[in-house]
Amino acid sequence: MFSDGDKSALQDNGFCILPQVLDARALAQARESLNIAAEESRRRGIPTYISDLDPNDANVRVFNLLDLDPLFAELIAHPSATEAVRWLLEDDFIISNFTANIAKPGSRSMAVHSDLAIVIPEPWHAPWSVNVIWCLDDVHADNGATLYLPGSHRFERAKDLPANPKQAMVPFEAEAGSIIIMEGRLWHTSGENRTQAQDRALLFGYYVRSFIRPQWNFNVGLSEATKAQLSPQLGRWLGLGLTANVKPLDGID
Ligand SMILES: O=C(O)CCC(=O)C(=O)O
Repeated sequence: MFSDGDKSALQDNGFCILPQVLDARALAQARESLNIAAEESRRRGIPTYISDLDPNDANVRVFNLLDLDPLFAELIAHPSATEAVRWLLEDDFIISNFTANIAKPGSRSMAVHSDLAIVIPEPWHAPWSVNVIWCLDDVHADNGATLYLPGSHRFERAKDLPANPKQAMVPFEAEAGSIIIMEGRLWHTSGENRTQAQDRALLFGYYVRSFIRPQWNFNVGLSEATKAQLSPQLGRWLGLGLTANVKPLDGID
């Protein structure tokens, strides 16, 4: 349920947290699917450690989730996520990417960034993208909760960032099964997992206004078998139709 309070939080703070979107059974299934997906990704030759992103291989990245298990297609189109996305992006969006980052004990923090800054140059005047973060584990400061810089969704240029942004960052704390709706302009980074044995698995569903080029080329990434299983709407959101980068036109898919 995406309430008026959530809308205000998203506008005022750049994020809101919706609890209990996944129940214990759905969570167990999602974690299992993610672990199998990580194995399968490596088997296909897509590495799960990317040195450009993370300081060490305790961060396990899984790309192309939508081709690895149908469960992820359900999550990216989940009404709790898309209701917030539609509201923020004026129902004119495509899916830019859907990936996972499992921060295992010993994982370290990546570079500070905003997700909008990664896909479009400054100035950033408007909320043109949103990341829906699926918490498959409880997330807290010790196990590497994503850290965000309060108020930074109002920054229009990189020069607005303080000299040492990590110093002023605070963790998103949420229970497993929650989704964190994070506006694309909020500057953030991954936290360090300082626990002995607690994984922190998060999924990142990234949605952008339709005129912004997506990060992932789903036309190439998805097999014909996967494409055949998608609803027409999800196919369009993934840019598989004729109107890949414009708002759908009447009568043209
Ligand atoms: O894993 C996290 O907490 C943040 C990941 C992130 O921001 C990214 O991969 O761009």
